[in-house]
Amino acid sequence: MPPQTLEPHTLDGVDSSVEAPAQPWVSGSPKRHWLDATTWVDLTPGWLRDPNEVYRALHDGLAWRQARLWRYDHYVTEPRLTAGTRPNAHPAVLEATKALRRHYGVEFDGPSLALYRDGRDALGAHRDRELRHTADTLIVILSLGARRPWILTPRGAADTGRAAAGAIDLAPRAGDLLVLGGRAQADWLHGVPPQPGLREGRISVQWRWTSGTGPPEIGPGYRAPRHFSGG
Ligand SMILES: O=C(O)CCC(=O)C(=O)O
Repeated sequence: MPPQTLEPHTLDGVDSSVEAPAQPWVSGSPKRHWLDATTWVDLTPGWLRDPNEVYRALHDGLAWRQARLWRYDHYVTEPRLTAGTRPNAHPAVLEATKALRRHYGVEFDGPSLALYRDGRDALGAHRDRELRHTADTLIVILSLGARRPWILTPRGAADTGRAAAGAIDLAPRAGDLLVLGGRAQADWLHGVPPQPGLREGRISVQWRWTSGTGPPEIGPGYRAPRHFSGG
């Protein structure tokens, strides 16, 4: 089946008259890789200038908190820290947000951020079901700090216990941009596994968008409390 062409999306509230700063924070053109007929990932290595400076500013400047997640019948402490922020938290984040809106032509949610303090912090394989409509989404990740495995797994393989078979490791470096599109949140899982022995931190800056089309997800999101009937 030929790769599906996604419809362009409408653009709201973007000020296209904004002049680029003398030395832009972000630059480069994404290269699209099709994972299957309906799912792609856009990769832009080295998209962000001075990723270490931005990492430090966000690490030191944001109010990081540790969430508690309901798993089966009890709460667990999420093994990473998270923070919500406004695009103007840092000039680089503001410029990144505008550049993403211009390029993809949609209004993204976010950014939200996650801090993996070292290799013990991690994120299990999951889909972003909290978007509710997952048939046509954009998940944008700007990676800062340590390079970590960043694993995509076809959902079918994961369901049959053969997760390793079709797994792809994007392993973004500091300053790299990755954008998952199409049916990535319907048909693929993504996660950041533990990396024993790693002492450096990593920050993931994330923007999300859904077209709101397609069937709604049934069941809780990865972070939502889960309830099971007693019967
Ligand atoms: O750390 C990352 O880049 C992935 C983050 C993610 O998938 C999430 O928070 O849902």
